[in-house]
Amino acid sequence: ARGRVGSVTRVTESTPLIASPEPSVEGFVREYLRELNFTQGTVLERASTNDKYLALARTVRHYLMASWMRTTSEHLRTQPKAVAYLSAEYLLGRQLDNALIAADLTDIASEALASLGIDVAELREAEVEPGLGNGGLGRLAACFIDSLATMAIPAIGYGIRYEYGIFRQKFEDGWQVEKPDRWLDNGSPWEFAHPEHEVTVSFGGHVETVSEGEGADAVETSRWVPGWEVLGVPYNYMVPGYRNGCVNTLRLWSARATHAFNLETFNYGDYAEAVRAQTFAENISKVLYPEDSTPQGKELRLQQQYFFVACSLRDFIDQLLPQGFDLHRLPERVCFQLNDTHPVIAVPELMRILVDEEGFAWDEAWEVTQGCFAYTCHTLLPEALEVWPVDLLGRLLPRHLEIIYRINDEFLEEVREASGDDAVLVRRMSIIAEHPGRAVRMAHLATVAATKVNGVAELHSQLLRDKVLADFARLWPEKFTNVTNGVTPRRFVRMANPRLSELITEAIGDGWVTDLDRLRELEPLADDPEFRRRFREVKSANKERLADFLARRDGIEVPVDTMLDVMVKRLHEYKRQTLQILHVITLYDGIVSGRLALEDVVPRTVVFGAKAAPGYAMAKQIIGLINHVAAVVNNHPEVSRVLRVAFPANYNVTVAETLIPAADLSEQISLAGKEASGTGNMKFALNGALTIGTDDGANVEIRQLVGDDHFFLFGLTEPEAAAVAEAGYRPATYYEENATLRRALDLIARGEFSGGDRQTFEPIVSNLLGEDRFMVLADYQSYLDAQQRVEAAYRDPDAWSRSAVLNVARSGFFSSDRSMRDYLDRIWHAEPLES
Ligand code: B1N
Repeated sequence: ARGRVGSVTRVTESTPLIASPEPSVEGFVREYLRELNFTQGTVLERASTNDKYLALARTVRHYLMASWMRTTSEHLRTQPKAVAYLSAEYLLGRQLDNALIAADLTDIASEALASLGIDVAELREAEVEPGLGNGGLGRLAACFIDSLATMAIPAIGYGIRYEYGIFRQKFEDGWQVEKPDRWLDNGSPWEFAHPEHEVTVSFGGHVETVSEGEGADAVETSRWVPGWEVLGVPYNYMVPGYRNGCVNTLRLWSARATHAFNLETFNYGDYAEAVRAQTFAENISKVLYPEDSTPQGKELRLQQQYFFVACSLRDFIDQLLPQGFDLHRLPERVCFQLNDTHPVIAVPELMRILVDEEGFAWDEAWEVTQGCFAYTCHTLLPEALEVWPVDLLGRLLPRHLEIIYRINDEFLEEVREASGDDAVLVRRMSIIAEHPGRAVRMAHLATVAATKVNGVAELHSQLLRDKVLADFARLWPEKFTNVTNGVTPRRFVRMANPRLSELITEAIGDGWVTDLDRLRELEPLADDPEFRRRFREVKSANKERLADFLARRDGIEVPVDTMLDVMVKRLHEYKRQTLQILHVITLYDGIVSGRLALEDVVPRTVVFGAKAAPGYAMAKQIIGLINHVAAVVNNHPEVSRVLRVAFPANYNVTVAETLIPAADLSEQISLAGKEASGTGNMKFALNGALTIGTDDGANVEIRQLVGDDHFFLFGLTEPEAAAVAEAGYRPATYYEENATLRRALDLIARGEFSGGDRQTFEPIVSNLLGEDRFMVLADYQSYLDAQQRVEAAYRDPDAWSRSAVLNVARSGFFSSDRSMRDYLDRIWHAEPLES
């Protein structure tokens, strides 16, 4: 049955398991005190907030543990086809609340702890979220594993246990400063280390060719003689399904120095050298690269990539398959889903295992490999496509490079045959780029190896077929498919927006949590004035909650009776935070110059949240500009009566959970054809914000579903933007011809927001006037007009809340459960464990 979640088989006699405690308040108190006293080793009177939090987290674990063990043993026993999601990032967010909700323990835990004089809300705040991802791509992986568990699909997530996650952002004088994210410092109650299952990963060295057989029968085989090794230690995390008895596993790898490595050096008496070697090895899982939509061509990053996929393949083959399993049948048992190109080195790794270790013939191995991998592409920006210089790859993984060359040789032979020796085409499609230097194009390797290649929204998949991977789509049209992204309704509605959840459940029952299409049943209620009034009450209460949160966290004052206009996402030029700040400046200029009367402005609070990659100078400039504009606007006696700008530092999943439910207006304003999908856009719509947006990524589908009347569309379309670029874009024309735009840019240039200094933001101004790669100026007027329509609409609370309710009712499609069904139907062909 569509839209219904699966559940897991009962315990069998062959798997003796301890039952989890029955849920009750008294029982919970007992389990909690046991954890506090016996594991945490402290008494209630002396326990710190962190002690109490750790004890609570471990107590909640008890209630999920039996399900976890049962799910694991059922996988091992029934050997179903599994999904192995390979992702360098998982942006998990806090675990406690999600686990409580999944186990249906929220009320019991609150009551139990209240009886001990403890406020659960305070303990929730003590959890430092595991920020093991940058943005949408990492958060998507977290949503996907949540949905897989809720649908009882046999699945395992593989990734890296970074010791430092995404940096903590601070502002100094409005400029971004990065601080290390020491998320493990206070203990990590959600992970289970299994050093006994460590895996050895090799690097470097050289390849030897050995001849086997005699004379004409002699075959040359390659043997990799590695130069150094590290160990991968798995850490398991529970991934609880929503109240269905399924708990899947996320397995993250941590790098350790090999025992021999240490001992040998140590025996020579060089203690310092032994420690240095250890540090070197352990650097591999030390930090998450804080890049988003641009690859870092660093050797350490390639080490990370190979490290985690080598561990994961070994683990899957050795731990999850029965001993002696015939690897020819591997595609029946697993699909390795490649989350962008970061894990693509898994392709030559599997070839190496099959050919060098298992003695497969090349063709046999290639058939198996092609059956096991699928590739998701997440970008359209050419500069975001990963390439590894051949000399670097050859130094780190010489045998893998050799394998890649052979894959390429055979692939290009196929291209030659199909194209009648089209040399230009062959050069374009080659896995090896020749210019500027020889390098491996990871997206080409992935596309050649994968059973399926998918984009992450309709428009994106279309552009992949038509532009980025057009040559490949012509050769293998049936390889290409789309799966539009989704978000988990458990975290982003049920957990983040309890008030809206209650209102919905009261109206249509609670089935929507695992069958989000049922939100459709709310549609008639959009016309019910009482329902709309209650919806508005929910919004106001969420704004109060946000105001409280930001007052405590950042000392930011947010007026609760204004339109809350929110743009939260990574800072990138293509996302065009600049366009929104230009709108703010235009409002400011209007009021200050007297062209705009205060009464004519709909009071609004503009909220930004964004981290810039530490090396991305222009992005950091834009952060500086937003903060400086905020200071001027917020301190202006007149302007601040109708306009505020808030930019809380360190936007993360936790901030999103309080911010999104409070939002009225969602800013999704990338240049059309640049944002692959976006997933924040979906979270806002599901929480009843209206979108102002371009025809880009999943915005297209949101608008189609919610309807043009409930979406503020503006800007060039992708074909229009492409045509403008083709014809030669001249941003200065817009500056010359649009007086409003000219005044806004002149204010920045004259130092209005930089204490009169003209140098501070000069790079932004000259970039916009000179190059403006993402056509901010071309879309400025259209954006302003759309903002006018937003104001007009907001002046009518009834009409606005009607649109908002319709946004909720019509966004059920954006559940990540639906994304998972699409992957299952189009790519994985795996089935839920049956009950
Ligand atoms: O992936 C998200 C999409 O919703 C976004 O539109 C897209 O921008 C995002 C290199 C990336 N694409 N590429 C990355 C992340 C880290 C990195 O090192 C690239 N992130 C996206 C989910 O599909």
